[in-house]
Amino acid sequence: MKIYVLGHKKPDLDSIASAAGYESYRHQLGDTNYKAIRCDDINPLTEWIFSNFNTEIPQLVNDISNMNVVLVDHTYSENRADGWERANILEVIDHHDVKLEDIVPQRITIRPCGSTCTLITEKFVNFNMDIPFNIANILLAGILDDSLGLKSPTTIQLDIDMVNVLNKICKVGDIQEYSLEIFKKKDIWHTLATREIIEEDIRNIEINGNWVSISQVETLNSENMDTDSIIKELELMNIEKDFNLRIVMLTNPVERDCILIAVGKDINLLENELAKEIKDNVVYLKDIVSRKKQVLPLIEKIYSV
Ligand SMILES: [Mn+2]
Repeated sequence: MKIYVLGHKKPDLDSIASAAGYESYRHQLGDTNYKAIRCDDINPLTEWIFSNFNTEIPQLVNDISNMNVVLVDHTYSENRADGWERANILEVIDHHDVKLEDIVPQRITIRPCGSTCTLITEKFVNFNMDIPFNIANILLAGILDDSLGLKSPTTIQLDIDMVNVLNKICKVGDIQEYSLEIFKKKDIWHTLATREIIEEDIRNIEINGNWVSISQVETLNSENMDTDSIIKELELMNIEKDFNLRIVMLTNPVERDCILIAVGKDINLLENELAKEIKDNVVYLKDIVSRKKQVLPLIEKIYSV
């Protein structure tokens, strides 16, 4: 029985790397029927890492109907590949919050930490297995990217431990310098249209009938981003579909700060929660980098009854 391993739509490196890593882990266990695939286009960072380490990028499959699958790095149905309702979901491995109401996998590995690649690395370590050089490098880059160089609020000791294990194999030198190199590969925003920037990594949230979108844009050059055109585009999106709030976080993983752009009728509620004025739809926030851990809880607080 062929079993396919895949990450979420609009995949980041963690999604593709953890799929490739899990395939490799399974192959070493003798389960050669596992195969990593992807359901969407990859980003330039993923392309760079895989070609650096001469590793084939998982094959694109647009629809996973009738396939046996392992979902890595995602549980939310909105992130799943097309056809998931008709797929046989055997296993889930993720580091996000649990959303499994609609599926019943046989095996579940969920632990809140900095990246799914951390959990895959831990599987190798638990079985005392050798990690191939290319896979070690792919997993290492996946952890560093997703955990913002081990500095995201989601990072736990396990991430640090697994990076140390991997770096014994990879020997990339200084982890922070290497992380910076990784972040630079993702700074491709100048090549995208404003709508694409907003939709590249967007989450739509509904709480008690209130709709909020939060886009995250990671960049080392947030000062170069055209906030005015982002505001205009968000307003346009709100004409197309009225949301209570549309938020774009321009986060800088090195400076560890955020320029938050907000549009919508509930800006004053967000101001109250932030205890800061949002002037002309923009506010600067020091030490805010995580949508999940820092901004989403504010939104939940605003709309929970
Ligand atoms: Mn991830």
